[in-house]
Parts: sequence; structure tokens; C-alpha cells
Amino acid sequence: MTTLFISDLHLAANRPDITTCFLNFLHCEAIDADALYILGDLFEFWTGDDDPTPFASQIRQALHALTTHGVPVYFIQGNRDFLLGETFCQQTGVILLPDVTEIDLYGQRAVILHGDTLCTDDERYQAFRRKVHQPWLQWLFKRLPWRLRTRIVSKVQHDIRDDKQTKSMTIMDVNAQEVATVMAQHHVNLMIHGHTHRPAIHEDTYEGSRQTRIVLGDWYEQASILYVDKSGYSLKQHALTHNNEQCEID
Ligand code: LP5
Ligand code: MN
Repeated sequence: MTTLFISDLHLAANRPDITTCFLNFLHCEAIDADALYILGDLFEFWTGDDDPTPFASQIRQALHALTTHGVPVYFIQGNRDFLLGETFCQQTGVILLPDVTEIDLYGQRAVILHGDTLCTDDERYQAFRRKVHQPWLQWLFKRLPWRLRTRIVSKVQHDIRDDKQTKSMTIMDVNAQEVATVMAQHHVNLMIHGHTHRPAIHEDTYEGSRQTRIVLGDWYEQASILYVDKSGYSLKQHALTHNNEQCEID
């Protein structure tokens, strides 16, 4: 049996190819898994659990079908779906985990997270994150009418769209010291995260012990899935059409 990890799908109504790939993945692969971990940015942007669109309902239904089948699905919020909350979890059976969570993977301890908090050199982003994570602001925002919320999000996205172009790739990557600190705090040698869209398995030696950091990729052009079982792990990229033929949903 296998445990699956994914992140950064950026699902959106205007990318039905990614949605189909995700639905097929749930239907064909996740259905037989020990567990599925979604490490943030499942959605391009999640404006609130009361999202009334058919697109959101389709995703909720598919996750509900999987958890009802008996597969545990765990979710860590990303920087694009930090407003996903308990209502979504009640509707789908998905379990929301703290931003940084320790898990046991077939006898090996690991720390899992979205990855944005590791990018400590990106000070503008970290300041922005602190703002939008303020509980009072989220409380207020969630009480605004749905259409007004979507307009505010579009406006903020529009206003900051050029901001990333001014940052170097190094600033937008993880900070090595922060990675070491988080692994030391949790006494683990394995870390799994997404966010940077730079899929890789990094093997390092830190203070005499071997450490592994697995970075999941995004799903813009291909699906990125980490498979973990008793014998080890494998990070794979599949075409978005990967499961289309053998496992199409009726
Ligand atoms: O996801 P990716 O890789 O594209 O970029 C991220 C960082 N960008 C973001 C921005 C979000 O995707 C868009 C959010 C819209 C939010 C609407 C908020 C509505 C209010 C909610 C209130 C509860 O996460 C990007 C990183 C990059 O990862 C790599 O790590 O660099 O960071 C940015 O681009 C952010 C800018 O650097 C910061 C700009 C400051 C803007 C200040 C606006 C204040 C708005 C306050 C809202 C009330
Ligand atoms: Mn992200």
C-alpha cells in the first residue's frame, strides 16, 4: 500500500484539463492508497468555504467520495487556499492539519508543510502573509458577500501581479537555515513540501546526519505525485492525460 502526496494543483474553473486529471487521479489512484496528503495550493485561489460555483461543488463531491470510501485525506493550507476551513472539511471528510505537521511514514518520522514559511528571505511575502493570516481580518473577510470577496481578491492579485517579477529566484526559494531549524525542531531527517514549484529530492548532510527534503511540483503542465511505501519513495511527473483512458470517470 502507498501514501500519496500532492500540492500546487492550482485548480480553477478555467483549467478543466487539470481538474479532469485530479478527478481521475482520485478515482483511479488515490482510491487504493493508505492516505492522501494535499500540501496546499489545491486551488488557484480559495475565497471561502461557501463557494457556490459548480466547479467547487465538483471538487467537494470527489473528495467526499474518496473519504467515504475509507481513504483518509489530509490537507495543509497553502498561500492560495489559506481560507479553506472547517466547513469544507465537514462537507468533504478531509482533515485539516496544522501548518507544520509531524507524521509517521511506515516507521520514518517526517515533517510536512506547504513550504511558503521556509522562504524567509522573501520578506515582502512574509509581511503579506502575516497580514492575511490575522484572525480578526479573516473573520471579517469571511463575512463579506461572496461576490465582493472575489472582487477584492482579483483586485489584490491585479495590484501585486508584477511584484514577483522584481524578486530573484534565490529570494523565492527556501532558506537553508530555516529548513535545518524546522527539521531540528521536529527531530526528523525527512521533510516534504511544495510551493516553490521546483520538484526535486535534495539529499544533504547536516551535523553528521543525512537529511532528505522532497519538493513536490505543480500541476500547471503535468501532474506531480510523491508515492511513499514501506520500501521508499518515488517522485513522479505524469502527463495531465495520464489516467484518462484506463480510468475515465463515467
Ligand atoms: O503563489 P505564487 O507562487 O504565485 O506566489 C506566492 C506569493 N504570492 C501570494 C499572493 C497570493 O497568491 C494572492 C493573494 C490574493 C489575496 C487576497 C487577499 C484577500 C484578503 C484576505 C484577508 C483575510 O501568495 C508571492 C511569493 C511567491 O509565492 C514565492 O514565495 O513571492 O508573494 C507575493 O508576490 C506577495 C508580494 O510580495 C507582497 C505584496 C504586498 C501587497 C500588499 C497588499 C496588502 C493586502 C492586504 C489584504 C487585506
Ligand atoms: Mn504556494
